[in-house]
Amino acid sequence: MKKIVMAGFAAAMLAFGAINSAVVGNAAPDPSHVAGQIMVKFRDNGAAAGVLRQHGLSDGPGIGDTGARLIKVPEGKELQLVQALSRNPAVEYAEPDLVVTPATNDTYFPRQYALQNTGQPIDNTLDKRVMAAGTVDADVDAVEAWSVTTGSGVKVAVLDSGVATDNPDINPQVVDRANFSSSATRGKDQVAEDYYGHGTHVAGIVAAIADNGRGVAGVCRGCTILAGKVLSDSGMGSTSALANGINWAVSRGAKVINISLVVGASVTLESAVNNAWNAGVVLVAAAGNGGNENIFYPAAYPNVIAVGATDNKDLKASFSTFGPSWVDVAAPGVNVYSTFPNHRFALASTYSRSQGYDVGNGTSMSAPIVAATAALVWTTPAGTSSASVRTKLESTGEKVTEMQEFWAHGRVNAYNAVK
Ligand SMILES: [Ca+2]
Ligand SMILES: [Ca+2]
Ligand SMILES: [Ca+2]
Repeated sequence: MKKIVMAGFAAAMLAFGAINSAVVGNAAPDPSHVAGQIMVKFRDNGAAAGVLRQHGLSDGPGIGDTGARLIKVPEGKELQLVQALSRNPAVEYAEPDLVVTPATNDTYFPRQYALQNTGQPIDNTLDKRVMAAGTVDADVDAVEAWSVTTGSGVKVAVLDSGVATDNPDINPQVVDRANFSSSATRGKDQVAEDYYGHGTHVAGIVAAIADNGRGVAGVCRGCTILAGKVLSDSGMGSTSALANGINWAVSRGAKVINISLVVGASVTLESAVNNAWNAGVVLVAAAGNGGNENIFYPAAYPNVIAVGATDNKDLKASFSTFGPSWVDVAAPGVNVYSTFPNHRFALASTYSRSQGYDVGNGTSMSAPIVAATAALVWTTPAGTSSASVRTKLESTGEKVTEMQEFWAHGRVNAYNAVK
């Protein structure tokens, strides 16, 4: 149920909104206004409830310090009610809540429904439709969150298959690398390279450079990445490598560790997890892609936030592992758009993915959205400890009715978590 814009992007967009123009931004046929709500300012707020009642409406919350109120209306009746209310002398103005898109100038931002869902269909890099139109605002409200914080200065460790050195939308965000995997390969500059592709995709979801005219935008666009390579070039890993990666991330100052990996239970792994948590690090892990309630680690450890997957209609992804007793939150994980290496990588042939940018599917894609949200929270007043960040993130999740039985705390909402 959210509005639009954030302050950061172009006063021009806000100005457009104020004069009530149609679709702002690119010419895509997105819905021009948010369904189910309008903005109304009364000359005298004392009259608000009575006027609204005449139209069968209830009063709503104020919108910042604008004096306007956000009023819920039946879907499809937005413009009709705007007109009717505008004629009422007690109303200073009424206007639709316009959808502003794109929110960044990143080429593929319109495909990042997870960040801002305007009900758009999703294409992959080859312009092949991969996802039908979604539900407006079935997203984590990343754009709105950026009006509060972009997570500047927070380090997120991505323990995965490495991060490609040749994708300019994510490589510059990587501030440190280490290799704990069984692959001794070296890429450009002799650093651990990603020849599998998974880690580059996960890292891009967290922190791809926003507003640089290319590619995608990370949910924590101001974050930096610690790229711990714990998966080999063929995507194989070990709990010892993962435990080493966790330990390294803590030593390098990570505030959040993302683990889009699932393994069996391991005393060593849980020790590494607990050490990181006790050192003040938030750990986030994919719940798994089993489509059932079978438990995976490290997500199931108490000190790790377990993340399930949703789609662009705010429904549970069919493949997502679930279970409100241990899956804490959910985030979009179906056709999530992000960065890939610009060289040959294993996932490209396995799943027909393009170099550069393409979609990924799995709770592996959901976890980094949550990790990035945790990173944003670290920069807010709630960011005093790993426990306070986790509590804020979980307590502000959206309890989507259709998914109540799947996760403990709903689908994350970055704006709710930071505001
Ligand atoms: Ca939204
Ligand atoms: Ca970008
Ligand atoms: Ca857990």
